[in-house]
Amino acid sequence: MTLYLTTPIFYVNAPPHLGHAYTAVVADTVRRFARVDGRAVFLQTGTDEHGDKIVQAAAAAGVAPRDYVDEVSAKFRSAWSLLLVEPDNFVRTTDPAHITVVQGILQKIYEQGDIYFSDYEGLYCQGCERFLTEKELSNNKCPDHLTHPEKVAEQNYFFRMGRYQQWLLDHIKANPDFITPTRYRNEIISFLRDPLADLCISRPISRLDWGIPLPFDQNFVTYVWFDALINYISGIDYPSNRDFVQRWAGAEHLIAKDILKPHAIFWPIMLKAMGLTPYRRLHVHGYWNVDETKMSKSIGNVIRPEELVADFGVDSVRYFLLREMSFGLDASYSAEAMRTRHNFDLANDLGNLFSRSLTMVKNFANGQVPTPGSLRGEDQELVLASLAMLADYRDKMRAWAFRQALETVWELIGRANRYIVANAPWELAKDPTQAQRLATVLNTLLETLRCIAGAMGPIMPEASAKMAAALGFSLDEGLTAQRHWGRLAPGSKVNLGENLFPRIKAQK
Ligand code: ME8
Repeated sequence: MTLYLTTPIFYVNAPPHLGHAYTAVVADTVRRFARVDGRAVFLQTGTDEHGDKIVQAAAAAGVAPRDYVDEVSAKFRSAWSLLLVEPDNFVRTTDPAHITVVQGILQKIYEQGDIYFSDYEGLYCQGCERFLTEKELSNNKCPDHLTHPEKVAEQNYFFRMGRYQQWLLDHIKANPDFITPTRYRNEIISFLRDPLADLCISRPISRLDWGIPLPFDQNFVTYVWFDALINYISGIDYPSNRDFVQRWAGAEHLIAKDILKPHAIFWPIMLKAMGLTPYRRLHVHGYWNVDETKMSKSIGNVIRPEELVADFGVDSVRYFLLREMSFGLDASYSAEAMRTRHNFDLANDLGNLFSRSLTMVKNFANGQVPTPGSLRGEDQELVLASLAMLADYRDKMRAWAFRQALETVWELIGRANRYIVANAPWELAKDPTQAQRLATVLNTLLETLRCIAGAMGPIMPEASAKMAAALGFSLDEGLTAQRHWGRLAPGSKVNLGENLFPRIKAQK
């Protein structure tokens, strides 16, 4: 079954920051990994372009919403291409095709009696763009945006979510992997213990006109969340696509915990009301914080991914994101942590291993893959450690444990560096009777580097491609092929690769 992976569609009220970049890089890493793991995959991302926030941001910028969304949506696209995030589809909620699908769904649900008109008074958070319950507040403030929600009283259309509450609870309980990691599943199960309020799905055009008109009442536009969630099916051409059911069967969503409720509650219930099966899985990650506060456009403490890429290079940024955060938990950004990861893990551990190995092959083996002799215990240990790393790495990546997957690669890098010191090829090179031993050590090192480059591909596409080009092998044949020890043909040319990760000095 094809993995149909999605990211949230991001609001275009500001350009992307490192939090968005994390989600996009995780999604792209999973996409690249699925490919080398022999699984078909389709990645979708996009931008969420309706609602109050966008109107306000456009007004602040002094441009019409239409021009504003075009400009900021393009910034997301260009940031993704800079980060080597390569989605198969990019949805915009202002696309006419998406609008048609949303209106079709609203009409169907309205006709089947799941939508009603009523008076409403509630506490509205501008940041969340939804009504919050008293229980969700902390010190009378929205815990995410740290603002007081306003009291709003108006007439609106409501979606009968309560009807499907028991069904949803049963579904979550029967499918332990539906929401992961478990802490988020537990949060939703506990939230569903109280009766679910119906969802307000409209906004009067007198208050907001930047949205999708309700097909059954032109005085209202569609609530931005009801509109946005539908991107996950409009993007794969529901309902007209003949392959829709098949594609949808492989659906897995990736989000951060800020938007857990819309994805774990509203969305499965909307799907149920439409007569569709729920998505397969919801993967939830934590927050990137700066000084213990969530990095956020509304707070303004943001780090721009473009600037980090300019300073450190794309692979270093991708590596940092996946290595510093345990998927599901929060992590902190600091310039110091970024530089340390770059200089120590990448420039020292990996970069030096690679450059000194290749330099020795150039100086002591004519720049060719040497033919190994019989292996000693210490060589065999490195062979087994390399193969074990590939297997372990694959299991951890399948489980979305990116940090741990990288740790297994770095354990091997450490081992290979110690192997060089222990075998001192520069000493072997001085003694002609040790020529075969030298060839064996260098061959074992090159094969180890090949395994490392093969594993790194999904996370650090540029560096692993440079390594593969220098070593003379192809990354395209997938992970299983990398387990074949001796893939580098003896006698084939090894190129001195360029410096993979130049060291970065601290800025004064
Ligand atoms: O919520 N740490 O859009 P959004 C980690 N349009 N991830 C972060 C983050 C942080 N500090 N800040 C943002 C919306 N993110 C809606 C989604 S989907 C149908 C509609 C990432 O622009 C993370 O993926 O506010 C989070 O869930 C998302 O950006 C929220 O993006």
